[in-house]
Amino acid sequence: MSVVFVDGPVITKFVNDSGAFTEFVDEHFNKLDADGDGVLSLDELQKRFGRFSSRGFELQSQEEIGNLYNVLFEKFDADQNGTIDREEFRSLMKEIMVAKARGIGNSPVSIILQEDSLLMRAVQHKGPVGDDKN
Ligand SMILES: [Ca+2]
Ligand SMILES: [Ca+2]
Repeated sequence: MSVVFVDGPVITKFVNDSGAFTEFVDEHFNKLDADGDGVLSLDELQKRFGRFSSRGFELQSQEEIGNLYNVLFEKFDADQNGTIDREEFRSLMKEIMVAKARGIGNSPVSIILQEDSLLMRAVQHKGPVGDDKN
């Protein structure tokens, strides 16, 4: 983990750079898609997504956690066909990132990041601190 400074525009810039953002989201999608059939099932979401989603929630019981996944899954599954495809995954990820950027605003905040988190990727995308010339 590292402590970094990030502000809303950094995140927005990353999300709007469709190449970098798509690459990042696809990478995550592939990790989640355990059986490699190109769509995510509720099962796959529970198994892998839980690793980072549960951290933000103070949930006690298994039932609460189960409910959270159901809500999450419904949110992702825009056409409600029971699976999450790449497009659905990408559009919700974008929504989440834009909301995060809006929440942070224009003043940089220091946050602790996991190496493989979305925000970390956004920060890395910006480049090392003080190396803005290239
Ligand atoms: Ca799958
Ligand atoms: Ca779907």
